[in-house]
Amino acid sequence: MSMLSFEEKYRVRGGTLIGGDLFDFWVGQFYVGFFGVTTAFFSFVGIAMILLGASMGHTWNIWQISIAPPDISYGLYLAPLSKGGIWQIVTFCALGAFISWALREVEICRKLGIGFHVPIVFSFAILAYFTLVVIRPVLMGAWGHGFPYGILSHLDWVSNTGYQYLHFHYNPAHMLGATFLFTTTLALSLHGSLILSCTNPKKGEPVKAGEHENAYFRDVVGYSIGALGIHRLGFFLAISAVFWSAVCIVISGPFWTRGWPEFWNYWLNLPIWR
Ligand code: UQ2
Repeated sequence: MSMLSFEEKYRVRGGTLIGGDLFDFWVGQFYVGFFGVTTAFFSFVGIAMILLGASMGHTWNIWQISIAPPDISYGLYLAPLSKGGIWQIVTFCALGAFISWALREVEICRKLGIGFHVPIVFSFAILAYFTLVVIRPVLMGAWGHGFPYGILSHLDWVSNTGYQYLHFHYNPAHMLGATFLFTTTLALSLHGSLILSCTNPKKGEPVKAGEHENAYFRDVVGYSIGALGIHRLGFFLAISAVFWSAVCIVISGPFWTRGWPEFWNYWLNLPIWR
């Protein structure tokens, strides 16, 4: 039985958030939906604006193309197209497309009667972007604090912004974000390797399952978190990494304007030492 005919069973009507049956159909294997249409619309306009912005730039070198935000002097106003206005439209379209995609995921979850874990985790990825190009720029009073859209230029922005606070590794929220990021990779490597090892036994032997998975980790570290548990752990580690990364950049500027190493002077300045 082909997978496509198997999946027919799950192609149910309804579960939409808006417009009832409007766009409630599939094109080939893909669900369309109202938010599929808005995703396509924002993606098309956004990419068109990126191409327009690139054509107004001074290079077609893929590494050097960059769509920069407005100058700080424009504050939180709209800027002329050639002076950061394109960045503002691209940002609007990107958020429109990302949020539309998350809502399309919600509709699919509702159709299938499953939990909303996938759109919830994806919304954290959107939050990371939203923090960088909206929350922090608004808190600092200018769209110019957003990062430029270019392969090398956005890396330069990260480097320059980091050095502006001398040493980001002294930022406590950065420490948490980095630790959760690395722990996420550790958990996924443990999980991925365990699943691959169980599904690829010696030639002629049957695929191994739960019992062997638990036994393996009980033998190595004396504990198995379980098949469902490892996915809950992965969910928690991943969203925590994104959450603390967002906190670490949003407090840099709006809350702390000096070098991050200096932040730890609070310890020596505690009144208990006097
Ligand atoms: C596990 C289990 C899985 C797994 C993994 C473990 C059967 C298929 C990887 C082991 C995980 C542990 C011991 C937790 C590690 C903790 C951190 C913070 C990385 O027990 O159940 O299911 O994939």
